[in-house]
Amino acid sequence: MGLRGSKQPEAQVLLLGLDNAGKSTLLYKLKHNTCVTTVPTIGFNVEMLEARKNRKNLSLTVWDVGGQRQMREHWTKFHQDASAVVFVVDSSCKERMEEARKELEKTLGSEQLRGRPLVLLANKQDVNGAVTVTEIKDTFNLRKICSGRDWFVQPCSASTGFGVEEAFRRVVQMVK
Ligand code: G3D
Ligand code: MG
Repeated sequence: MGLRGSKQPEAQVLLLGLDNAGKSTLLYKLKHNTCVTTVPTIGFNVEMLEARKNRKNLSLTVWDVGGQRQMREHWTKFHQDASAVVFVVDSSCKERMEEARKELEKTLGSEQLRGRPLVLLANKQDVNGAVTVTEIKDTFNLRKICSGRDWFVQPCSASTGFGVEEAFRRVVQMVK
């Protein structure tokens, strides 16, 4: 998956989460700083993003793998080369928190992702009544399921752009 031969440091980032969490909206907000009308991702979207780390350019390849149930079995194929995991949660959808939690737990259980940092995005914070970061930390039992890796929870709204740049900076900071 890497670009062999390129001198610039590069890292692969896996963007995961249930369908409808806002992964594609987030990716296009980061890439083009625009809101695009997304369609449910069949297969995956991939974008290269440029960042600065330790006074060097770092190119991040972000893989947005479709979140629908039948796609989730393919997530593991992307694990091997991932330097970091970004897991997007729809904070406005309490009904699917448990489903999201289970998927995250399964993802973090992957041998190939051992020790890789996690940024959990509590997305859709613009929606009234959205679950807070504190509630998500508790519900997901993050302290426990993230032991042995760096992790951070960032509130954001992919629609308005709130928290999106911060989330990206966190990812850049955390990739090794
Ligand atoms: P996915 O790629 O994770 O499956 P999408 O999710 O990016 O396709 O987004 C799913 C729906 O959630 C889209 O709405 C999108 O506009 C909306 N969405 C994404 N992020 C936010 C957010 O931060 N706030 C709000 N309010 N909505 C968001 P539609 O209606 O097009 O299905
Ligand atoms: Mg999508």
